[in-house]
Amino acid sequence: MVCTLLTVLAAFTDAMSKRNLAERSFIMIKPDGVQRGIIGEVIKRFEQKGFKLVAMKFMQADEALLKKHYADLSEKPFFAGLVKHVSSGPVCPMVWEGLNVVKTGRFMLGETNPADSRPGTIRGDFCIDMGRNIIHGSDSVESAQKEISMWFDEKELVEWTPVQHSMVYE
Ligand code: IDP
Ligand code: MG
Repeated sequence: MVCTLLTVLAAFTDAMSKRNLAERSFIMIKPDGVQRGIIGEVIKRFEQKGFKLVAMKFMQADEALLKKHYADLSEKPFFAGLVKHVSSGPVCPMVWEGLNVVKTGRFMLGETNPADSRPGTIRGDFCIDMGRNIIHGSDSVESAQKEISMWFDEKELVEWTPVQHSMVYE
């Protein structure tokens, strides 16, 4: 009872201070990350940070979906190679939720070029080449919303409250 009251109070305080604990990011392990066995490591890092998993699947994406996903980059010289690579094998798309998950998720991933990514980041720890940087993460809340709706149906996004919620957020 006290716990429920505290949770309600915390949600109210967050709403008043405009903290969005329900922000979502689209994170996807690309075929190179899948082949190299890094799915578990990525999930571990997002879980141990305190973020909440909302959706996850394992699938092979077709070129049409990837052309839409990477539409902003369609004029880039590496676009064809990027679409070909990411459609070449299974990917693991996920939705993670939490306060500032888009920005923090990008920090956790590291820079686009693994050579500029610090040790401790996913790209800094696990890869070398730009075209094999193993993971995608939304770059803004707006693109996260677009990407989530491209990859998941509304009914695939699971509503749940982790028991640890009040130990992650004050
Ligand atoms: P991001 O994944 O860090 O958001 P974007 O600029 O959105 O980076 O590019 C999407 C993906 O395209 C990158 O993750 C990377 O795999 C690939 N890419 C970006 N720039 C280059 C490049 O100059 N050469 C080869 N591949 C690139
Ligand atoms: Mg990007």
